[in-house]
Amino acid sequence: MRFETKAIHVGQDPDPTYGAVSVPIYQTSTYAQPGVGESKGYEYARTGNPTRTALQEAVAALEEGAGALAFSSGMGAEATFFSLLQAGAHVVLGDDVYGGTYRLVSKVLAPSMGLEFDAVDLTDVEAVKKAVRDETRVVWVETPTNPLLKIVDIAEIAEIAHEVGAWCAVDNTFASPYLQRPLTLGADAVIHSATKYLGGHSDVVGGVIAANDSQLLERLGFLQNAVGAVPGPQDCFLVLRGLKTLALRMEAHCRNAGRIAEMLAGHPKVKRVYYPGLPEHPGHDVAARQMSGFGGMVSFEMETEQEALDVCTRTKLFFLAESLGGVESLIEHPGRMTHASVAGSPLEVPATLVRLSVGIEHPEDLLEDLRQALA
Ligand code: P1T
Repeated sequence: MRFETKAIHVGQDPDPTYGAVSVPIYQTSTYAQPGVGESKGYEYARTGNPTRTALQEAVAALEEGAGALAFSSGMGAEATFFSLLQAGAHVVLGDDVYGGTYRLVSKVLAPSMGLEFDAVDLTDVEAVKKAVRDETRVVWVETPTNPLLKIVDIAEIAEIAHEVGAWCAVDNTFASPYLQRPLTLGADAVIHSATKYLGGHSDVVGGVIAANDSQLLERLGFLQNAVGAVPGPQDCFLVLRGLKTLALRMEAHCRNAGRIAEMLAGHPKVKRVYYPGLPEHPGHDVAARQMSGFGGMVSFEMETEQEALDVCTRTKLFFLAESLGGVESLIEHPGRMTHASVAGSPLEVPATLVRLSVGIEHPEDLLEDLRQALA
């Protein structure tokens, strides 16, 4: 079965009771049991819910994994994943990870469980080889990165991780499984903020982890229940509904973002454009190899911070807002908004940076909006 078909069919057979073709929202916290120690597959809704099962099966199929687990948010998925580690474990992170990931590792896990970490440029293979050590348990990859759109060679990094017995975990939020499937490139786990492209309509917060190894999936399943950062059935339904149009949406996001990146690259007021689809992007060749499109995220730098702030407040169609991956276009200033938590750290982003989440509106309207904001 091909991607578009899986997105609509896997885990989503008509409901056995009444034949509903849309997966029902099983809004229940518990399930009546036929007898003590017997069940119809579900006992308590933190442990399992049929709407969540449908979402998990669909995402597993799209990521080409053996299984997937859904969480209440991307950060809930990440916190649960890191709960796999023991005190004193070492983690290698990209030096441009999502600010919330860095905050979780540096401000929560490092002090609470003695987690050690190094943030390195994962596009520099020699630096990664130097950073990993016997205690390294996870090499955490984001590609494209948030917000600088760096491209990391997943196969190469997975190999380095495996040499020291570490997992290679890939945050696939920016690409979505439509454009990139890390498990097929050697990654051990794929993490998503389902809030973004998977949901796709800026109306739900969620997270997912997909994996292939049955032991890893079993441990994650145990932690999903033990930690309890689970999504409600309505949220699962919304992400599942988003998945059905993921392929169509990603095509439109990529097409619009490509047009916008080209326009920005030729604009006299724009100092620098970050978009892996541009041939001059340092990760262009790797992106062309490991992705089937360059995504809907574009970042660019203005000459001054004030100019960057001005552009963010002058657009009309691009709403000034955090988050990304929805059908509507968004603009933001990472330094003061999404990445404020890394200010003063080695991950601090340029103050002149503007980030766009390019939506699926008509490209000419988006281009006009940006041109007037830059004028
Ligand atoms: O917001 P949440 O669903 O908990 O997901 C966290 C997260 C994880 N990974 C990446 C790459 C992300 O971009 C995010 C959330 N990011 C934003 C809210 C943002 O505007 O960048």
